[in-house]
Amino acid sequence: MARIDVNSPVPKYYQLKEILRDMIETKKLGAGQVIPPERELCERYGVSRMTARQAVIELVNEGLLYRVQGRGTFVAEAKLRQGTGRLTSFTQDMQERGMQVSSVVLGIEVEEAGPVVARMLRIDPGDRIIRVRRVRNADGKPMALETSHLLYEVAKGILEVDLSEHSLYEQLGRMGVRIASAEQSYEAVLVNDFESGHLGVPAGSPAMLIERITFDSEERPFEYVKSVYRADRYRITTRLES
Ligand code: 16G
Repeated sequence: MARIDVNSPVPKYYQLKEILRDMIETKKLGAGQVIPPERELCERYGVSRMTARQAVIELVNEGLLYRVQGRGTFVAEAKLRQGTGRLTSFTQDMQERGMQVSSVVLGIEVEEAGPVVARMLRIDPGDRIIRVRRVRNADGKPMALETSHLLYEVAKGILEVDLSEHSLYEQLGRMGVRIASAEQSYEAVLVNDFESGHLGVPAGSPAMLIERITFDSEERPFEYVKSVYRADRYRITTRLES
């Protein structure tokens, strides 16, 4: 059994946290399983109540554990991972993880591009674009709030499509758009009031802002998207090689 090293400069709560994390990642503690109560953690690892509590609270805040009033603390489902390197739609991303996708369309409008969107899509400010705002759910719970800006000429066919039922990328594919590559950036943000209402987490919760510019096979950018993903449900893993 892993032990707390009392001579280590690493704080005890942190060591305990790492031990618990390890048990979760190696599935010694499986999703949905209750973790030992504080009292037992104290006895087992020779730490104070405060130390045990701090370790557990931090794991709850990181989304690895969740509490149920009066019943205890449980192991959460593993966060979803998006493997980078492959260009996928939200629908594909979730389906590959065996999750049910659904979307709530908050708005779909034809607008004039502002300066930022125009620069991203390499058009002139004032040119027509389509803006689609959707809450993307996985297994019936909000995962991300997504705002897509699309070139009007390329995507106008989607104005006829119900995007709460259909994948945007699949529809664009049907309309002859060849989705070839994308540039993506990631940024840590805090959920604001508007996002909080749609994501079902308190304002100020951590989130990941992902911005994507998507290109067709002629290297033309046709989509600029901003997606705010709940940090407690989403994780990104990349493979690096030397
Ligand atoms: C992903 C893409 C987004 C795209 C959407 C299409 C990121 C950050 N963004 O959410 O650019 O519009 O998929 O999803 O991955 P759909 O085909 O399921 O509608």
